[in-house]
Parts: sequence; C-alpha cells; structure tokens
Amino acid sequence: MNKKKSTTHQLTRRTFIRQTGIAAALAAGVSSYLRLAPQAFANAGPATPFSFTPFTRPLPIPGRLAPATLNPAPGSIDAAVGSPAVYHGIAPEYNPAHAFNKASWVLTDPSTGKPFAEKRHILEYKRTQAELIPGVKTNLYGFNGTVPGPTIRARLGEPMVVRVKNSLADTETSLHLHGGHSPSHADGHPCFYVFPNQQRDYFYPHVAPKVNGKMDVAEVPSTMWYHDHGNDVTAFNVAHGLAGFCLLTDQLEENLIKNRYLPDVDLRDAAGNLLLAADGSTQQGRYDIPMAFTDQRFNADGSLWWDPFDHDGRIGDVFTVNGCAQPFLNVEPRKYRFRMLCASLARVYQLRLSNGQTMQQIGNDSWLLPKAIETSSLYLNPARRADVIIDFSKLAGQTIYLENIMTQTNGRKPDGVDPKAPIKMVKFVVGKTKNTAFPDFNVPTGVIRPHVNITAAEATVTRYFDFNRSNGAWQINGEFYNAYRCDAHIRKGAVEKWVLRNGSGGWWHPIHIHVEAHQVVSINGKAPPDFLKYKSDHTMLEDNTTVELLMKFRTFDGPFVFHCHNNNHEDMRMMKQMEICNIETSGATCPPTLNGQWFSVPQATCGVPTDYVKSHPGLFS
Ligand SMILES: [Cu+2]
Repeated sequence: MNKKKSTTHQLTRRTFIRQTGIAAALAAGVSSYLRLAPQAFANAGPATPFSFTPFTRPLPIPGRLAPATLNPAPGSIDAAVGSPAVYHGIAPEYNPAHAFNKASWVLTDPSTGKPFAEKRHILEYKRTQAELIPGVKTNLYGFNGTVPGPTIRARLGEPMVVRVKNSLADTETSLHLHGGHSPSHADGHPCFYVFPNQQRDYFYPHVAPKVNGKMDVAEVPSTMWYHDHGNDVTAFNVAHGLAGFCLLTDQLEENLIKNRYLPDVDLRDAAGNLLLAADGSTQQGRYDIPMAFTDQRFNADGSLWWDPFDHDGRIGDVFTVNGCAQPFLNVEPRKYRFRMLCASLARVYQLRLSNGQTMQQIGNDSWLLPKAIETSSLYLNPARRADVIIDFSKLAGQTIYLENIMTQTNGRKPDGVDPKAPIKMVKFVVGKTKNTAFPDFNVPTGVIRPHVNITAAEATVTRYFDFNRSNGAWQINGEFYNAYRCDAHIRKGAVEKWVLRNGSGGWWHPIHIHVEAHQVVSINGKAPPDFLKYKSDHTMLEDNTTVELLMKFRTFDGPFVFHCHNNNHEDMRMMKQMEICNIETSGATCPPTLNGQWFSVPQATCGVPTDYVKSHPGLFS
C-alpha cells in the first residue's frame, strides 16, 4: 500500500515527463515547458506524523556483500542485446583486444604470492520493508533487500564483477560506484540502464592511475559508496534506500592497520584470523564503523513522503543513521574509526560531539588525507564522506552524542549553523572496560597517505561551467542535460583546470565529477579549508561562489558525467556529459567529438556496452 503510493508518484512524474514530451524539449534546449511543472511545494513538506523515543535501538552495521557464483560466468556469453543473463553485454575488459585488458592490471595477493583472483558478487535491486522509525513499517528499495545495501569489501588490484539484477518492476536503474576509478561502462552513466527484470555485469578493476608503470599510492581510495544513478530517478531511488558503502584497502592501508595506526577494517579474532559470516562474507571490524546519514519525511501510512515536483531538494525531519532513526552505539573506552557519509539528497550537516571534544579527520571523500586534522566539527554535504577518529578512552561509563548543528528548512541551502539548537544523531554509550585482547591504535603523526599536488602550470585546458536555474529547473552553461550531447571532450592524460561558478544568491550545488579525483585550488579566490586541499570527488558550490579545481584524466576513455549531487537538481538536468578520448600522444588530434554517438562505436574501442540505445530508440524520446 505504502509503496503503491510512492510508486504512483514516481510513475506519474516519469510518465508526465515522457508523455508531455519534456525529454524531447530538454534535448532541444526548450525551457518553456517547465511552466507545466510549477514549484507546487515551496516548503519542505508536512511534518512527519509519528513520534518515537530516540536512542532505543542499536546502530545497525551493514553486512558485507557475500561472494557469489555467477552462472553463466562473466565473459562466457556473447554480448547479445536481450540476453536474459547479461542484458547489456559483457564487460569489454574480457576482450583480449581491449586497451584495458584486465590481466595487465591485476596485482599480486601478498598472502598467496599469486595474482588476485576475480571476486564475484550479486547485487539485486529489490523491494523491501524496514522500520526506519521504531514500530513504523516503511516500504523501501534495498540492494539485496537491505537499507543501506551490503558493504562491498574491495582490494586494490583485485578485479571484481558485480552482477546487478534489477528486480524492480517499474524503473530503469544504473549503478554508480561513487569515488571509484572505473571504466565507463561500469561507472553508472545514468543512461547505461539495467532495465526491469534484466541484469548486467559491472566490471570493477579496482585500480589507481599508474605513474611510471605502477599504480600510484597517492591515488588509492578508501571509503567509496555506491548508489543508484538512473536517469531521472536517482533522487527517488537513493531516498528509498539504494545506497551502500564500498571499502577498499591497498598495501599502504593494510600496513597502517598492521602497525596499529588504524583499526582493522575486517572482523578478526585476537589471533588475527578472519571471522566470516555464515554466507562466507567478511564482516565489519570492531573499531571501524560506517555511518550513512539520511533525513527522511513520512506519510501517515508509513511510506516516505515524496513530492515528484519538488525540484529544490528533499529535506526530511527524521534523521536516520544506517537506516535507523537516532540509534545508540555501545562503545568501549578507546578510539574508533567512523566512515561518515552524507547520503541525504539536499541536507548539509555540521557535526560535533556533545561534550565539546575534538575529533581527528583522517579522510575526505574517498581518500585518506596526508595528515590527520584535529577538528571540533565536521562538514558533511550530500555525497561527502568524512573519515574520522573519535577517542572515547577518557569517557568510561559516560554517554555523549554526535550532534548536527546545521539548520536547514528547505532544499535550497542551509539556514546556517546554530550551536544552540543541536539535533542529536547518535548516542554513544561508553562502557567501563575495553577488550584488551585487541590493541589500541594511534593515527600516525606523519604522513598517512601521500598527496601529489597538481600544479596550475600543468593545466593545458581551462573550462568554465556556470550553474544556474531556469524556470524552476537546473542548467549548466544554460543547457539541460542531454545524453546525446558531449559537453566536454577531454584528451586522456590531460591536466585541466575547471572553474565552477554559481552566481545565484540562493542555491547551493554539490558538484560531483566522475572517474577522477579533483583538487580544489581556490574558493572565491582564497585557499580552501585544510580538509579540502587534497582530493575530492565532489565540491560544494555555495551561492555567489567560484571554485577553481585541477584534475588529471587517466586510465579510462569513454563517456562519463558530472552533475549536481543534490539529486533532485541532478534529476532535473543539472548534469553534463564528458567524453575522454583515447589519444594520449602530445600533438595528436583527438577525433571529433562523438556527440553522444558512442553507442554506435564497437565496444572494444569505446568501452561502453554494445547497442543499447540502437535497440531502444525510444529511450530518449
Ligand atoms: Cu544543485
């Protein structure tokens, strides 16, 4: 019943978009149609009609994605469109002729001395039900039925195939590994659909760009997350639960763990043996806890409140962590590592501890920082991750809270920080003793992960992107997103400077750029705060703000996107497509932009699935 209501809304919007020809209008750059979609709800929505006692339920820790046998095996079927097993075709990396043949990127497993074997998994989009609020059943979408989805455990140089099944009857999906350095076909391009009742293999090589023939330790991600990225429907799908963590280690981070600079990412006994779950998956380490924050709003029947015509950005009035409204967490009096993720669509958080003590931020977005930053509060906007150490060692027997002091009443931007109006997010109940079988850890005072600075002098191309609003929807450089248009044709190997500008006085846009980390150089002409000086996979573009950033494009060619990660803005077309061309030779000429015609290029050349648009000419019309 609940889902029916939500689904009806969604279908209404999608049907509305298609039946009214909005997609065609968008493609043509026509904006007058948007008068058909007024800002029916200028405010955040009606208050959630449930009350509950907070901090009565423990923080859920997502399980790990279990290993799976894929039958038929990846690569064993021809890339036949319509194949019930692998709809969009096999990852082109299985083609020995492909430039990114997977064999050349596999690292040696230090525990066996042999190349890593390929890991295989299944992620199924399915309907599920959960009690985000105690006693209130809410129909949701969940990867493998859980909210958040199971945590993917990855290793640098260990290839992975995730067979994605779409068991949602009525929506096209696309899976994005956010903060990952992945081939185009597996990057979650919003139009590389997995259609209802179809499946598709995503190949993740889990690599970092190479320098002098070796993968660069400075580029290796730690805390990625995955979420749905389907065209038009990302906001609805993410709000309904389609998000999860992906935690990756490399030799550097494994050494940090071994030398007790960081806690173990996996659950082990005191002798160091991995403790596997019944399904064969690894489990989350004792002192390393992921926390995904969302804000939700509910209808009286328990379903999520959803306004299909809210293009401001959805703001909830119930705060959940890992799918549980205001949980508690029992901790020992010692240090913990928390991987915090803002999985909200539009809400910005400023987090602090209720006792005023500081935290050590050791990572921003996917990457560990070169040095820990001591801070009394953490800034988290949509899609941002903060990798944080909290020390409970002097708090035995006490209780403290993680609090949000940022107030926000609509999706446009936060109202501001109000230290006098904290919202308690998590209650930490500190025990009196700690388990001495497991040693303490202390973040290194020296370098955690090195950072290689990109200098402005390296940039050979400068691009300007203006983020603006047009008749209630969202544009970049005066255009709505169009999958048939290439907005930035980029030479692989190039260093580029991008200037992101938001001249509006009333809107914030967190801009996410796929495939590569970027380095923020300046915000309104000034140096960024310390935690933003290194690598990011998105940048918050506040109102009346210009951000300059540098990025290098490496490893992969093909189409990728960049967009606002206020998912409601993204769905209303604040997105652009870039194509990275495979000609690295200096002085050589890139071929003319494919202008969205990449679907007609053989997959071994362009790295994208075969023929998906050609067989579905109605997709964009
Ligand atoms: Cu935006």
